[in-house]
Amino acid sequence: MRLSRYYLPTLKENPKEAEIVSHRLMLRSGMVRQSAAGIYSWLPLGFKVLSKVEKIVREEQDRAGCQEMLMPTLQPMELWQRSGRYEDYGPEMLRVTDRHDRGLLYGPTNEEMLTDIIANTVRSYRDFPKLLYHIQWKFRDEVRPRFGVMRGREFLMKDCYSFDLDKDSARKTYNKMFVAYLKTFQRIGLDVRPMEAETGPIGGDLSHEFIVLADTGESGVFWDDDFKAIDLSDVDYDDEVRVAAVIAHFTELYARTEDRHDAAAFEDKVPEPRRRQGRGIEVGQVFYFGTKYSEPMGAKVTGPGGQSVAVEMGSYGIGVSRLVGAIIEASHDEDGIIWPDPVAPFDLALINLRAGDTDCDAACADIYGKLTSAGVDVLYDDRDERPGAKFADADLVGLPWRLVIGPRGLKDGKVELKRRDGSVDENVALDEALARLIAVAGG
Ligand code: 5CA
Repeated sequence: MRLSRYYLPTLKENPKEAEIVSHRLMLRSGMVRQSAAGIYSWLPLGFKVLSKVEKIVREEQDRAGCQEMLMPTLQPMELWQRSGRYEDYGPEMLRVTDRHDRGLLYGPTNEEMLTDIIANTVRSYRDFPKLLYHIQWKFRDEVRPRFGVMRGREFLMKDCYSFDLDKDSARKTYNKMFVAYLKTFQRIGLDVRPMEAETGPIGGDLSHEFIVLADTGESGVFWDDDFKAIDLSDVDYDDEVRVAAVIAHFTELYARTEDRHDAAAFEDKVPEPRRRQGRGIEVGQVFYFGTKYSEPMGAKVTGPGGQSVAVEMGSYGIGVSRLVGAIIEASHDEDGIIWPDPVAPFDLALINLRAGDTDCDAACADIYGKLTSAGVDVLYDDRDERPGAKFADADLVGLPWRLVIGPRGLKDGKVELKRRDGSVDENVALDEALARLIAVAGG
């Protein structure tokens, strides 16, 4: 993409309303614009990142055996009256009335809707287990929407719902989803710690939040610092023994959100030098709540012995739009964003130091063509701007690689190749730079 044609409304000044770094950087780099309090439009650069995060989330759900579907944003009030949550949900629920005076609501989550679908379509125990999910916008009329997309009112969530015949099988499903979450966040390039959590309005008595440690997070957390993440790339979801071992590794040490914190247990289990207390961003949460919805909503099947059983359920959410903010909180410097490669909006910033110079223009056009056809996603800064402005924008937008083409270097056949995270900063022959970029970012 040529920057001269791209819609990238960057801001030079820090927007006053943005209290935290991810919100500032998302506004400044032209990723989002606020449309109303806690409601955002995703501009092309932001939308690209959101789509990449969504794709990784989707791939890992699919690998874990979940099936994607799509439920509507608007839900009938009656469904929630049947589960008993219509009143309980309170002012966070956005309620609307249609022209026939029927009550609708903008869905904050989908337990009721999917339980009802299952109740009306599945009859036999042979149809279980089932794992179904969608990635859809949600609305929660938060009292204090803030921090940009991190606590929005309208936000994109991946929510998955599991249906099992008995507790044992439901627990295995919970474990599998737990590992799918760890793998998802690892693939995105985030360090995430699972923590025991309260279940809140979703219900049940078993739940974990997946927390990115960050001072700007909204959850108070307590943890044992003696923790080392392990590589999960080769975990097979059907290998129950391995899945159980991963769960054991990630849950054996003390790690709890403040609602579940037990000061006595913390002091008892964790030696003083390893005790940590801080803040974190909740990027996902998993719940097991048994028959809380299936019982009142009639999601029952006839078991092998002819008896009627309510199905065992769990639900599993990931804040897809919140993740974009969380990634920036975890990965930036004073000049801008530092995108992890898997979710970067483009692979490379190609900077033409002297747009208008025949040699520079020709060299850049050639490089752009070669890299693009080799599968490298290039944002080519062909604007007639000062080099300083181009570098500042490139740092702000934070693409993993940067290739700088200037008249002096071109004469010696050299270009500057740099990584945004500082791990590479070299003057190399053009061909070598191209070969390296194609090897790491192409295809
Ligand atoms: N039904 C369950 C799981 S499917 C559920 O709704 N869980 S939740 O309430 O924990 O939300 C799932 C995830 O959505 C959270 O972990 C968080 O990452 C994200 N989320 C929740 N509220 C907001 C919000 N106001 N803005 C942005 N993301 C949010």
